[in-house]
Amino acid sequence: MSAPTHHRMVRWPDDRAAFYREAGCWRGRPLGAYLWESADRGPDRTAVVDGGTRLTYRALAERADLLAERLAERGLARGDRVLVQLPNSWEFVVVTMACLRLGAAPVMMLLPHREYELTSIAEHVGARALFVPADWRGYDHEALAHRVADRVADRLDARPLVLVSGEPSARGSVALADLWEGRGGEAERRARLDANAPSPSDPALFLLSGGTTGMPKLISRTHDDYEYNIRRITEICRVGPDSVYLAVLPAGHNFPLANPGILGTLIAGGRVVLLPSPRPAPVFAAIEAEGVTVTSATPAIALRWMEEAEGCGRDLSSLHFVQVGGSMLSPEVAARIGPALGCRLQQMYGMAEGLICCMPVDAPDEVAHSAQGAPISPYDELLVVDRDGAPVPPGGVGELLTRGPYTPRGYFGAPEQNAASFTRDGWYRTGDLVEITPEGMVVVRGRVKDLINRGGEKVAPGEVEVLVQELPAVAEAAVLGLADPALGERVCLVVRLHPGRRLTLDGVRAALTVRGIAAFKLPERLEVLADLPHTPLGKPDKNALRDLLQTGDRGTAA
Ligand code: OOB
Repeated sequence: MSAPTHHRMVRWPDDRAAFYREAGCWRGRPLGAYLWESADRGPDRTAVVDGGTRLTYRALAERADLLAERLAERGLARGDRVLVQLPNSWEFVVVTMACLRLGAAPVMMLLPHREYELTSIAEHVGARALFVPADWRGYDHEALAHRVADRVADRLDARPLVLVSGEPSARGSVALADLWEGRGGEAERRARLDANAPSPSDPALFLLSGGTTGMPKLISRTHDDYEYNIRRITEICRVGPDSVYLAVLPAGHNFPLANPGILGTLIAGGRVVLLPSPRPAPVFAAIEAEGVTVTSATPAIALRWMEEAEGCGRDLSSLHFVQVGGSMLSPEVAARIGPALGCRLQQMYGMAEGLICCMPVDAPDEVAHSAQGAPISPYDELLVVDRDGAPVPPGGVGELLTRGPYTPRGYFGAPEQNAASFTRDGWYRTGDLVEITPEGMVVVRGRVKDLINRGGEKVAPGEVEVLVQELPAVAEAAVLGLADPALGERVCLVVRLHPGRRLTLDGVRAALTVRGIAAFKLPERLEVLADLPHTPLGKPDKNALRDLLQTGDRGTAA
């Protein structure tokens, strides 16, 4: 059985919390209230567009309220946690809003996640429900959800509900469509939900951290802190009622979800257009059809768009900004993005753990291309330190530590991880190497954390290593990122085998797939070495391995 939320969530110290309230950062209102405010200001305006489905603000808010109450009738309550694994779709928006209204915090999963991720996270948070599509790209998510629910059932108080968007086929599934059908009593329902609204200092939702160790870590974001994050980034990006935001990155990521993304646009009263993938042709078509003004992408996606924009036959002139972040972008490529897409580039450097830096919209080109941006809050604290934790002189490169009004002081229920990832004074160790310019702009220079950034999708090497080590052929394993022109990095597995054993890339991928990990974490290259180089502490020396593999000087391959 899992401990209640308030025992496992690390809160800001009381004096800091008081300060953030005093300073006007934390306003003490739940996120659902802000969404209803938009609906009150413009009930008949379009809030969400997903293919042929268009929802007005009134329809969205009422449907979310209806779902919230129906979920409550089925036993979900304020303070619960639920897993949400849905594609970019209007259903995702309704489910998220319903959870925010009810105060049942959604854990934002990604569609590629499988048994391994879903089970461990469902257990870790004590999930009361799983929201999944019936199937997605030929994969049966409904069956997956039932397997996960079965597996966690005896370790939790109750078997999580399986809630399905689309046509459910399994016994025991609940069709979302049945829950949000019906009319009448909207005003009373709204009043009931308002009266029972979640506490603004409780988690509104949970984001997944890329993480570096065994299991993905969870970041609880309170209504207060997330709303402040959203308010600041929305102001800085000048998102308003006339903004049309196109969401193509997976909606459960912090960037498209809230920076300013889906939630920022909805709170500002703008329109959100959702696409299930960043494929160029549908993206260009949607920009033209809906008059999209802003979208966000990783560098890998922006590159694809640039290659295909010319001669795409679509009018992209409505697009003011394309926001790019999530992994390294070189100044040379940055300079080409705006001209290729006929808009301005806005760089963004941020993390699910909190801190968001973003380029001011009126920055001169040289700055806009070469730096990632400035912190969005005057109360963000940034410290650049050397290997010994000592501050580096201004202009020097070092690891970025940060604290602030929307950067939580620890992961959810992970005391050991917190001891490693946060200092005693509550600074979050980003693991990123940065330089801060005299103008206060952050330039990302590299990374000290053991992480693979595969086109913005983060892979924790440790998570893959643990599973690879279970293979009988494997004596020792190291997983690392190798440079890739399209994605930035790809997952590479280096192993030493037990004598007389063999291993193939296909074999490893098949074995890991059976264990149920997301496909984007599967190794794309396998190197078998007679021996691995080691650090003085006896761990595989990944820097030495990277040098070895990238120079092609490989010693004896078995
Ligand atoms: C965003 O969030 P996460 O949580 O998926 O990943 C955070 C990590 C950062 O610590 C850094 O290592 C890397 O992703 N990163 C960048 C970057 N933006 C993020 N590395 C180089 N250049 C950048 N511009 O990725 C995220 C969240 C909100 C807004 C934007 C990105």
